[in-house]
Amino acid sequence: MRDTVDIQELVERRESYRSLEAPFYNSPDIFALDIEAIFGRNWIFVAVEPELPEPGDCVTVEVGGASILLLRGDDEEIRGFHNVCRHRGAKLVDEKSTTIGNIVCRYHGWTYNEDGELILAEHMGKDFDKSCHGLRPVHVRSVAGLVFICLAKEAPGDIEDLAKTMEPYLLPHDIRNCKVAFQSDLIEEGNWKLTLENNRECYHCEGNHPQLTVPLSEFGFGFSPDEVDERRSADVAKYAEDVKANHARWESCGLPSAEEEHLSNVTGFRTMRLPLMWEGESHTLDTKVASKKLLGDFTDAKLGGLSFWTHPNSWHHFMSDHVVTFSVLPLSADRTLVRTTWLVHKDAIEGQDYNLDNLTQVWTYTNQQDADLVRLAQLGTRQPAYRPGPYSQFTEPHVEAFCAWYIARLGDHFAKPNAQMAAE
Ligand code: 3BY
Ligand code: FES
Ligand code: FE
Repeated sequence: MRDTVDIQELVERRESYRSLEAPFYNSPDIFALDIEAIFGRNWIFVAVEPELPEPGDCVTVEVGGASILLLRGDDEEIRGFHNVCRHRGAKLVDEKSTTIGNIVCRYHGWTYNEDGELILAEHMGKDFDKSCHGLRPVHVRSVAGLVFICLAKEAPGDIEDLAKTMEPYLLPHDIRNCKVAFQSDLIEEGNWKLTLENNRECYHCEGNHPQLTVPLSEFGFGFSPDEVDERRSADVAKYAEDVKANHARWESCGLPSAEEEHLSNVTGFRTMRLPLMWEGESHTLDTKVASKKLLGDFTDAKLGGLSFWTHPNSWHHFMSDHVVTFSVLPLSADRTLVRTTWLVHKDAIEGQDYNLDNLTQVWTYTNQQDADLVRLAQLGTRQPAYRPGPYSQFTEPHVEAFCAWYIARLGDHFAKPNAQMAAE
């Protein structure tokens, strides 16, 4: 990709309801901009609380070249810091997850407490001011057990709107009393935006996801009005009735189910709960629960699937028996990490209450299929013949919402280039 592209011009001339121009998926300069203006400024979903259940538990995550350390303190709060020693910069915690007391740098022993304060630095002399050498903090906000971080100096305040809307949907699934049953890291050979665009539509589901389409209802995919006539309009109407009846039943048990869409917020998000296929219970190949131990206080296995999508990097599915979360972390212009985490009730016993293969297979297959589609999409955007193509207003409105959000954030960045970057 030539480096002569004028990024600002590309941003200004983006046509709505069309895929982005090729440099957005290929240019190293635009990738660097994405890391700064999108991943450096917005709330990024990186972990779930059950990854660090006890005080002293620590996990590290890599966000666009920045290693971040998350640590649960004695007060049960999760704090986040840049994983870089303030002496000569050594990486502090090298493991993906561990349990620690204080944060001790292996190199020369500088030691930080759980607030990131430097409490020990030998041989620095009596005039050395430890208080100026604390770890650089990052913002952390857990929404019902989903951990978001923000690397900017000032984090977008509308995460509180997201939390207020989403907590009634999420809290009944009681993530904080779940355990991680399995986590997978899959590297997709494509730009992170292709991963997100692919996730924001189910146009590709019928033709590519034979396992996912067992529990997911095809009627949720979005048909144009003429297709509704062709495709058994009676079935489509019955599905709409089914959604209505289930929503009423779930709402009466204290489970909000109606669609909430706030995709043009800076911290953009959307949620809805839909019935699963054939009176289905969960995202499994027989559509029955994968774990006998239901989440929270649930006694009913038929709670459908609550989906939750956030800009710029996550989606989640909540069922009566398990939760699946997805965190998208860009690695380079054409490589992206998709981290998938399966959660079950913390008292569920593997082999007795659930079987790991049964729990994970729908999304293991689906992720692999999506990775392959993203790879093909990336290969296409590198071709000289590639031109931005049209989105379907029926099946791809949320792909458009994602791209419009992305372009708006870059627009904000050009309007106020340094306004929110982390202080040096
Ligand atoms: O269900 C999801 O998470 C999305 C929507 C359709 C494709 N993708 C698997
Ligand atoms: Fe950490 Fe020296 S680099 S103590
Ligand atoms: Fe898919």
